[in-house]
Amino acid sequence: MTPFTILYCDAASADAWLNDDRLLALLHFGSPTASPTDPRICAVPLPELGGATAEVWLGAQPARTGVLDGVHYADNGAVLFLHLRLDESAPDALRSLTVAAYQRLFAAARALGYPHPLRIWNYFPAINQEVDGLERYRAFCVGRHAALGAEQVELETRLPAASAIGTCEPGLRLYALAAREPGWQIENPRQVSAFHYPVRYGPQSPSFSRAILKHWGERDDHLYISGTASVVGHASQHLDPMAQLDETLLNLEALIAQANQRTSAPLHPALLRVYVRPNLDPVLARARIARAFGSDTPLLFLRADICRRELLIEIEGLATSVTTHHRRNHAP
Ligand code: 3EB
Repeated sequence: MTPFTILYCDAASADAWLNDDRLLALLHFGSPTASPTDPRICAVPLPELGGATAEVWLGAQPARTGVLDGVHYADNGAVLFLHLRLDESAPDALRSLTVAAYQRLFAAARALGYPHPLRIWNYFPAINQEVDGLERYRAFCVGRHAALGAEQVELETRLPAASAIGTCEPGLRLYALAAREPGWQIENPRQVSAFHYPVRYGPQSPSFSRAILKHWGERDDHLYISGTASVVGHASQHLDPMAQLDETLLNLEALIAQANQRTSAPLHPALLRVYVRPNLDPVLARARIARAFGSDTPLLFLRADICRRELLIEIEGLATSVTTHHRRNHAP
């Protein structure tokens, strides 16, 4: 059985979910309000661009919630949602702060009985800013690699899927999905694995997998798709935002096809989150994505900074093999 499902909703219905004891996570986008005390609520401070404003993780069973060493969590026996926010004392301390954040996240996940983070989201401000000659995203990558190594994560075969996104709000924010057993790491045949990027992209290559496939039961697979952009091989492609989007869609299709080699039923995108820089028109992008994956695919658009300066769009999401979905064939 699928231990949880994910859906998008508007702000009004989002709060109604708080009355449901199966709720694992309520991700609030937009400008952050008062610090939420309910451990299931996690603020993601990125402006949303119309449509859904919240994401709901709904479990199959009632959830237990709590806070452990500053890590907020909810779990239901099969999956754990956890998040934390750390203040940055100084802009040049991001590397060591990242190490500290990962240590606390992993320690909490282990203590709660879910030692395998499947998917980690990373948010922090000024992601493209250089401090002491090193871009902050690259400093983050150094810290993350050190932390994952210290946790003895198999650095090429057991890497969590991830996104690393620039916000306009202070603080390093991490949230994650963890499980009792690991998933399968999936790499993209069109792309060099991020952990093998050459040194020109930073002193330490980014430690993430392109996706994690989790087999929750017979014909019940989840593919947690990392942030995917217009990168072929290891190089960014295209200056035009719509050309970047088309390349990104090809990457997503290739990644899902790769994962399908390990599933008994084909995967389809269940929902997609689209991060765009200001110069990209979400209306045009929406139409293009609908053409690729069907107009019934839920989309959530957020204004954000992407971790390479030249990248204008990045798409992440969940693909599922739920066979009750009847989908028409989409024209290419
Ligand atoms: C890329 O393909 C685009 O460092 O966690 C995408 C997803 C990207 C996750 C990360 C970076 C990360 O390299 C950037």
